Amino acid sequence: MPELPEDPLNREPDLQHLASSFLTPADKAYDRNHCIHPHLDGSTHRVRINGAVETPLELSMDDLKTNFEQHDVVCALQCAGNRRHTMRTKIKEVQGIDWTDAAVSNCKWRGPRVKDVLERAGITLGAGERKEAHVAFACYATPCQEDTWYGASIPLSRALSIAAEVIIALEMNDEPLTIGHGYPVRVITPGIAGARAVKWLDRITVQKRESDNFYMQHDYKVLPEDAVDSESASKYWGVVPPVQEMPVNSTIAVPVEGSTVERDVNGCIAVEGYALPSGDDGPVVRVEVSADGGETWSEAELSHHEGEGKWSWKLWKTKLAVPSGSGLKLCSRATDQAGNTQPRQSKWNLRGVCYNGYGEVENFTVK
Ligand SMILES: Nc1nc2c(c(=O)[nH]1)N[C@H]1C(S)=C(S)[C@@H](COP(=O)(O)O)O[C@H]1N2
Ligand SMILES: [Mo]
Repeated sequence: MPELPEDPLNREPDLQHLASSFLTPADKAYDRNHCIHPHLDGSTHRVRINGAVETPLELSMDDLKTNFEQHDVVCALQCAGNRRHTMRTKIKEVQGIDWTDAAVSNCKWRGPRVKDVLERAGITLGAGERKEAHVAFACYATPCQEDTWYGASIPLSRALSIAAEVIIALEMNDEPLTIGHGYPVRVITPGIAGARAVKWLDRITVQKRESDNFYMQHDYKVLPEDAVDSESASKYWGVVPPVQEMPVNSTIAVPVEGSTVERDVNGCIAVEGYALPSGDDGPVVRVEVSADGGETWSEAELSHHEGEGKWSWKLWKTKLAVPSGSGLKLCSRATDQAGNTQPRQSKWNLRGVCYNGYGEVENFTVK
């Protein structure tokens, strides 16, 4: 496998800082890379559209910006490994980067719909074939740690759905993309694991099967519990589906673990966090907080922001009456529009993906 000249950039922001703004500024958004950032020239870069299409296209950034309707979407983007640290420490050791709760961003993205671009090229598959088909996104600009290129795919039906709002993003929060977040162009697939949001996009292929890239076939899958090491996992990679829709989730950003907080005149402390809907089932409609390990819950207040929609996160806050003491613990539980709610703990899996047990903060002191 390719040896990279240096380690790819992987980092998450401070959780309290992250959850303090509805839109995540580009320099506060987590970075997840399996490769070194390619430095592409936006004036010469092209996205090729090929595979099962009548007319293969080669689109410049100018074509994407001026020859197609531009669409805005505000959505959460999260690594499927967000909260892996909780799975690893609360259940059992897993393989993967030790993300805590901040491998997520919530940004406004703008660009043409994948649907419009594919329709311009003309899909040649018949109705039956379309049901099984995928749209593969790729970046061949630079090698990755486990493959010579980066790629992912989503079902063609999703790419063609107006409701799914899959776009080719040229802008993040009304600015051109930054190099780290995919300049000049990336895919945004709301509700879907970040791994499918291919950065530095250079190819879109309509094909009859999933992308065969390593990160689609041998990573980002919820393996069965008896896959306990790389060897026992090997027989499952070919049969378990890739992670697509992410599960409902929430996390507590305030109080901060290890901190000391003072109660107000009513004996309450401030509790805050973010909540994420599952897949297509947003928005989050309820967040509850518990100071007794989930015996009793009290409802938090959800904030409202301009531009929010079913794919965006909900920031929430509440005041909770708690006794003074140390070694205290709180948990949070989100429920979305469709009624999906977080379990106390979610299932262990070797790669530590899709953890969505109750949000937790432990070990803080109240004076
Ligand atoms: N070309 C390319 N696209 C990529 C990746 C990558 O390594 N290379 N990482 C993916 C993963 S795993 C995630 S979680 C998101 C992270 O996006 P961000 O770094 O903009 O937050 O990008 C995805 N797109
Ligand atoms: Mo990821």
